[in-house]
Amino acid sequence: MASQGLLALCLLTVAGLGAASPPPNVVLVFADDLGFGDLASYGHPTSATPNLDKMAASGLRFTDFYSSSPVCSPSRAALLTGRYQTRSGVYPGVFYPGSRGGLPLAEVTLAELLKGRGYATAIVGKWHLGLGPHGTFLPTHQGFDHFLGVPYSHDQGPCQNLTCFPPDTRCFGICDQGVVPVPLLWNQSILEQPVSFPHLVPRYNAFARDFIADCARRGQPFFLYYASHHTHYPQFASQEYTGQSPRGPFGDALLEFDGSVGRLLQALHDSGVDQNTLVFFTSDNGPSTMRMSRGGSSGLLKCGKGTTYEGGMREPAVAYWPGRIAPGVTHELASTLDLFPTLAAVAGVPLPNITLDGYDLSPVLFGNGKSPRQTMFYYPPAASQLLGAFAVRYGKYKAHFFTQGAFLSGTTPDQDCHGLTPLKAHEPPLLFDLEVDPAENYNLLRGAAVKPEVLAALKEVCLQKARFDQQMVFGESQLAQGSDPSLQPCCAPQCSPKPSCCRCPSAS
Ligand code: CSN
Ligand code: MG
Repeated sequence: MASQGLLALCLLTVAGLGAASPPPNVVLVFADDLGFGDLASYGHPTSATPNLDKMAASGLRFTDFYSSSPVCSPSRAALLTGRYQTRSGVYPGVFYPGSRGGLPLAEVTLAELLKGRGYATAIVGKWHLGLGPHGTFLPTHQGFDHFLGVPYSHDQGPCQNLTCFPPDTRCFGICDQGVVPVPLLWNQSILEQPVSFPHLVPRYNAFARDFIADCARRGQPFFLYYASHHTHYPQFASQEYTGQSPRGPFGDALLEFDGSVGRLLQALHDSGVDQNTLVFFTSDNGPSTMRMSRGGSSGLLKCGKGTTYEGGMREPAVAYWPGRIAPGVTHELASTLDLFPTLAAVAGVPLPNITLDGYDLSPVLFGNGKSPRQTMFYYPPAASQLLGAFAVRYGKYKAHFFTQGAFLSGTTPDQDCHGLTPLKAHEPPLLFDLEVDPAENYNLLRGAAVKPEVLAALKEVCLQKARFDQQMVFGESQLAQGSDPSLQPCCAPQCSPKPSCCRCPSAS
């Protein structure tokens, strides 16, 4: 009798503990314009990325992981919503300092999803999903409690007089002219304008460390979106990292980014939450080879940023959770689109009743299981309803229905990548086997005898494209709303002449 009572009490306690145990923390590390071939763990001979390599070695490293777009804003929209950018309207191209539009507030972001489960949420780094009138579209209106960072790319403002790289020299290049200097924002306020690149990353690191420590102290689960823009042109680095990599300015920026990853992992350890935190790392789009050696590398993949070849969208990716995710390499198909449903499952949040384009990757992360994803659809930066997906991956096969070069993918010897290479329709499509030919060199449909299994694959990819394009509902284009110079962020709203007068030294 007594022992039965004790057992019941014990079971109750276990159940109670189970219910009370907090959902895991999530740290999402998103790199900018970092290509498939940029990390040492993905084969780069001179990159120094010891912390990312450590994550890759003790976590799950993906070989077939895709962002949803070969440029930034659409890629980030899909990452945060689990929906193709075409649905949310984040096309064509990327947001500008005076853009009227932004990621629509009706979209449910990862931050909003996890906030609903009691998470504290923060973004540090690059937003690039719009500002709009009165900062309508800033992260604090999209589920993030805190924001420290830049509202768009740091080349979207004049950089010729800024201190960049190494810390005592001017930025390389001139970046965008005729717009305000890039500001550093704290929630909705401008902290300084222009942003001081040499001081930026130590600031980001301190912010991330304090956020983690505060949440851990309060016992509150947290979602930290660390959206580094370090490896985007123009590269910058702090004193500590300058000249430390054999790979020049890009290598030093990458090394400092890697150092930030190391500090994040250290902060998780120091706060005692490393066993209860999923860290996921990937990148927004392929390398900007128009910047030559300052633009990153897609390794053996074809072309880069702005194109729907593999180099534009296939990215390094690592899932890291000591004790929960076994070390290994997976060739399963996966995408940034999958993080929304995957993190919902991990955090125990029911999915909102909306159309999602992602799949729950839990079986891949936790059980050597198969990915529920069988297809990947590739939209160009200027996605259109008329043409639909430019390319389709189905299993190991990839078909290009349309190809087009991109100025962002200039300078390498492959003419197909370049900006002057026009849009071309392919009927039948170009068909590649990405397992035997990841570089997309050898069209399976060229030549006389096409194997029956290749014809069957061709039929299937065509069917997949038709089905996908047919069900896709395009949201109203947020970029078509254009820009209004008066919407550009200015720390001295009454100053003149604009935009150059928008300059304020750091308050701190
Ligand atoms: S991106 O880079 O924001 O990382 O995609 O800084 O596509 O015209 C892309 N673009 C400026 C950029 C312009 C960027 C474009
Ligand atoms: Mg980018």
